[in-house]
Amino acid sequence: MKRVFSGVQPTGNLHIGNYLGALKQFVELQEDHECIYCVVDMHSITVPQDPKELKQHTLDIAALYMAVGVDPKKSIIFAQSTVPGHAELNWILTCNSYTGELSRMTQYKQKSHGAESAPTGLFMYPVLMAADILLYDTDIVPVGNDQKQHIELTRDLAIRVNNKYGETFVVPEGRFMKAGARVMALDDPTAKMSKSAPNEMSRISLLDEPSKIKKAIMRSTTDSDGVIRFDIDNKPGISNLLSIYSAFSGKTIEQLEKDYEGSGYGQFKKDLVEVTVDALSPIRERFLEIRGSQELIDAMKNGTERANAIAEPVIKRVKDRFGLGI
Ligand code: AQP
Repeated sequence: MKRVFSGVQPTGNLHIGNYLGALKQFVELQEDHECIYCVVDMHSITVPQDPKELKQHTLDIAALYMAVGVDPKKSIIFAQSTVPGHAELNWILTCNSYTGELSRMTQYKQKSHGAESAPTGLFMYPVLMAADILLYDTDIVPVGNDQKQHIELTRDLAIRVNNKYGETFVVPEGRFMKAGARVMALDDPTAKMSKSAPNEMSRISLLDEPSKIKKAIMRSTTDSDGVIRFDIDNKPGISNLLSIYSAFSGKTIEQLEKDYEGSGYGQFKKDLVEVTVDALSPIRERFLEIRGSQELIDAMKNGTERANAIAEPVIKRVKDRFGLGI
């Protein structure tokens, strides 16, 4: 069975971009793959976090994994910081990465704003991500399109080490959704939807009440020509809404364009509110059941044990290749 690994940062409530780009794939893949889903809490401290909130958010994300349908009996769910192999492999890979390639990472450039005071952790983020993936001999990494560059770097690092030290790592591949791989902000369809954007109306969180979902969709930025047509360059707002509609309803974009020929944006947005509320309501309900439960804690403890059991032999193999230890 092929092995799958992916992670989400506990930096706030997940939005529909995280769901449609990544989590939806998590659920699909667990039926016929060995899946490892991590809450990457060490990634989140690349920017300052409130320690109490961070612990809560870590549990929130794990509960959301389960609420969308990840089954801890089939998949491994755990927090990154509870498996020491991530930090160990991070250092070994750091010593095999170049400052030049890390400086070219778009996410670093966007989040650091070129400031000298940007945290070193932000710069090293992609190496830790490579360590997360390579630690489990991962074959497939389901992520959103924004992570393509980091997956490429992971592959480069794996191939570099394999060439230098002999077969050490499995070289993984990214897996991207057709609909929902890049959900854009509702207030600015040229920027990706993000948990940390200051405007709450820019996103729909998985735990949003129906009234908030309605407000965010009805206010979303579109254009003034009133035609419901997919055209990313000239109509990014309506194209983004069409992608979201398609991902939640299972209808193709062509079908939606036909269905809404001649109708205005108002009706289209109203229907999208309904489709979105219908998709998210069961997730919210299930989350509320799981979040405070012993079932969640047990699933995560068990996940840590199972993840460690896979990681330890890999770390041993890597250390042997590098001549580390006695
Ligand atoms: N807008 C998006 N569309 C599709 N997929 C997305 N992902 C994130 N944003 C979108 C995918 O969600 C997974 C988890 O992302 P993450 O939390 O680890 O980090 P991120 O990419 O930095 O997500 P955010 O929401 O933008 O968080 P902040 O604001 O904290 O930086 C990944 O698979 C990602 O591709």
